[in-house]
Amino acid sequence: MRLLVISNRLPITLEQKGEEFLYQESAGGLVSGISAYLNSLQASRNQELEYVWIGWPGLSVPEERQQEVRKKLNSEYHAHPVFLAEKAMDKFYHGFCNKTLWPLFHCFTANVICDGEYWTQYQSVNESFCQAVEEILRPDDIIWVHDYQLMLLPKLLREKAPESPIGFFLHIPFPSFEIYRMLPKKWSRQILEGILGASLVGFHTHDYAQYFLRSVQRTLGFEHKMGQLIAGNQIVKVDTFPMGIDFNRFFATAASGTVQKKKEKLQKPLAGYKVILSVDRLNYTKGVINRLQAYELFLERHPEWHGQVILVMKVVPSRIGVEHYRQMKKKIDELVGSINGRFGTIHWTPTLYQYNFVPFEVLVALYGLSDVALITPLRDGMNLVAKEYIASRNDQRGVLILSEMAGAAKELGEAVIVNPNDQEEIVDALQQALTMPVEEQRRRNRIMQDRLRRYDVIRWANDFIQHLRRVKEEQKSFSARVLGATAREDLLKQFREASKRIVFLDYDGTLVSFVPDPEKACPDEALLRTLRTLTEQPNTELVIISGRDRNTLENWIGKLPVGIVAEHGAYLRRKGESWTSMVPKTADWKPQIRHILELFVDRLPGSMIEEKTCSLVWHYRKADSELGSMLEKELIDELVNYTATIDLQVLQGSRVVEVRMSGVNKGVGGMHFLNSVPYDFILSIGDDWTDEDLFQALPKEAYSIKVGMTQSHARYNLEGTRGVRALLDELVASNVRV
Ligand code: GDG
Repeated sequence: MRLLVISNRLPITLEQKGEEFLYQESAGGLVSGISAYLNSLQASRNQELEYVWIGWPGLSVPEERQQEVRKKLNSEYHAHPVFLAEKAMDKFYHGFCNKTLWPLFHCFTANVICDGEYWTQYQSVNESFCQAVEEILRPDDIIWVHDYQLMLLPKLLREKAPESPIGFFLHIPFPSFEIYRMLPKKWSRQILEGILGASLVGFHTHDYAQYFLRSVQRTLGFEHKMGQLIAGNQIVKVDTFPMGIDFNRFFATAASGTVQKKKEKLQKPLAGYKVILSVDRLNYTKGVINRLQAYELFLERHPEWHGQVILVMKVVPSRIGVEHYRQMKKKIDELVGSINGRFGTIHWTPTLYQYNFVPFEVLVALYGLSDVALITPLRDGMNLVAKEYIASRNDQRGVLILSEMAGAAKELGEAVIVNPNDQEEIVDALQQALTMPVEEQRRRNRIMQDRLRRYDVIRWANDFIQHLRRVKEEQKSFSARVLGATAREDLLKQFREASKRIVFLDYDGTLVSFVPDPEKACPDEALLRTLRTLTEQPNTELVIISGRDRNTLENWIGKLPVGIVAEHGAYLRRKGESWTSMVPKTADWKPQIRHILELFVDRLPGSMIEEKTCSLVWHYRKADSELGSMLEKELIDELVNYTATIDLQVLQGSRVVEVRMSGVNKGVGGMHFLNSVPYDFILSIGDDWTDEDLFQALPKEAYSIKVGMTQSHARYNLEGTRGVRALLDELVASNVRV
């Protein structure tokens, strides 16, 4: 078994020096985290799980040299490159990824640019990734796709490898629906459908997962139960996996001789000062400017700290070349200059600022010598720097000030939590941190360290992979219920060989698809032809069994030689006979139930009440689906209470709640036909909860088929009305063949 890790960038970045290619390690939260996990697999000699990392090598490589690069990456770095032209990367990465998705997902809506060419390039790069995966894909591979650059990829891969376990993890926040819906509809749909190609979708926090599920419901109409939903005929699980760090590596490195030496060296110019540390990639979401402004306010409010405190600010170059980032760097340079100019003296520089990447040991040494880590992103998926700071403190000293807008704040509640937009709060937090007694620092850090040690990045990745395998297992047993080739053959054979057959067919959602206006769901010519041909088969009886009223059914299919059960069993008409009522004529219960339903119609515009002979139905298909499903629960609660002592049933369907008299249902209706003559072939097909009564009432040997991939008492599941019609045509065709 092999793990394919797919991310935009490989953990190795190519650089060109003359004719030569240099292979350098890439930086960033995603790469460092996943690398730690993959190294742990190697170290534990986990023979069961090999891996290959698939991604862009960071440079466009001329075609004649691609083979050489591919070979070296394969053999030395477990990597498989996706070769892309720099021009394509420009519109894809600097364009759609960083000018559309990044600002939108981080709630910087004013920065969002929607450009059709960026989108086209985004689609095309995702397709290139799909091709690259296909080049090396094996049937037993586990596929793990990472981050916002590749949100269309899971679906593309699912089409190529329907059986493979595919996982997707988003490293940045997922925005609330109000923000997500700002994307053009076509894009927002395709992105969600793309992600739902995965069997497991992971987020750092519960909030992001909920925002995603809500966007799925509002955009695609898929409802979920405890984070699980069915998309196509696949089970998709959406869950929270807060990414950890390689705790032991930071903890151990902090104690190493090399780090101690580096620390001593770095400490010399800082001796006697309290050190506040700030480390980020250059990005407007990281809140560097707000932080500097808050520090300036702190120095203004607390002159007693002048000459006592130093802010060590590391900004790591990123996305150089983008104008926005250049301007931001300029602003940082100016602010640092102005703070130092305003408060500094010959003996004291309030801010030491460096714009560069530092080696790992230097970073750990900086973590170890700082009294305070000031991490105040305006929005951040997780923020690993905060966790790394805590893990590097084997003396358990130091105070973490952390923005509540970082995913990490959900786990690091013992830090001093601030709102990054509130400068006053940051000033107070700095004062609190700089004066916090050592015992209190240790108390807080001990708790956070225990947590980070337990749920480190290795546990995080293992957890994700195990969940993915589990969902895949569930998918297998679910797929076994799908009417596959063998079961289908068997069904056709039984039909052919039977001497007395009966077929029960539900109407809406089974023979015709749902339409916004139910009046317009009349049968088309092709359907009428199929039904008629079925009735022409010898010894074959057809019964249409529906919730619709008698008149509609009479108008639509009354001319066919079929039996009809209307209003879920309230009325019955055998072939060539007239209607018989199956219900006692009492309707005293209706006014009070109607009154309750009317209250809900008032509360949910677009919902309505339908009255049938023995039931009242509240429909909300045309109303706001989210508010509808909330009110639906409330309504059911109220109805169940009210009907506790009355002979009524409360049933929940697809965006409907029905209250009906007990003892009247499709099961009872169907049994009227079955009890009169013995049949040796029985088939029932339906999509709704009302069909479950019939599925349950049928004898064991009967074929029952649920339309749609949801739980049911039926023996099999089948996708869509088209699938039903095809099956009916096949029944006829197979019968004729014999
Ligand atoms: C994305 C999400 C999410 C930084 N400077 C140096 C250096 N680093 C390393 C840190 C840390 C990583 O880079 C940065 O991780 P973050 O989590 O802070 O941020 P992003 O790169 O934006 O990552 C983020 C993350 O994905 C994981 O899901 O947490 O929210 O935006 O590991 O140590 N490493 C070295 N020198 C530096 O100068 N050696």
